[in-house]
Amino acid sequence: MPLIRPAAASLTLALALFALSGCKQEAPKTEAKARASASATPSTFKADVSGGRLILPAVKGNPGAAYFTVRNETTGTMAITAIAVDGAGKAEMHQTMGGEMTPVDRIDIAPGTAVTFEPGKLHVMLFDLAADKLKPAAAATMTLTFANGDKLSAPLEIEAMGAGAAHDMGDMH
Ligand SMILES: [Cu+2]
Repeated sequence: MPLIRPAAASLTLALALFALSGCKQEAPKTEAKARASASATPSTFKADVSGGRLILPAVKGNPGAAYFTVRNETTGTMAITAIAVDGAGKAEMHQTMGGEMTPVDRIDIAPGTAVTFEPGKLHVMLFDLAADKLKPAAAATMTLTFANGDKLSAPLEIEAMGAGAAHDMGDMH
């Protein structure tokens, strides 16, 4: 029995291929930034964020920092893969070691344990801060994105860094 290929099917395939290649060339660079959305947190998600604070830089235009503790209350390992803070153009996870900061892509949290972002160690560095939006004694919303796509929002208490202090993670307190 001869294999019959209807012309319509071939045409559809050709169109699909054309559409794909066209898509590749014209794909816009959509850097969909994770926007804070507390409602995205499903009820089965069990992580707890505590002690959140945002330290403003002493010098306007310099980066700030965020510190907090995340506890994994599930029975599986969870991993933080991205962090966003309202009022900050960019947030990066950094690890300070021997006075040098290295960006960190992912932080794994074993079940039943907590990871703390703290001065001089693991921290979140905040760039392009909106000075009119982030004021001492107010709160900013931070959203953590996990490897499985879950998101979790938590407040950061905003603090001013002591005037004249250098931007030294190890000295903040
Ligand atoms: Cu840093």
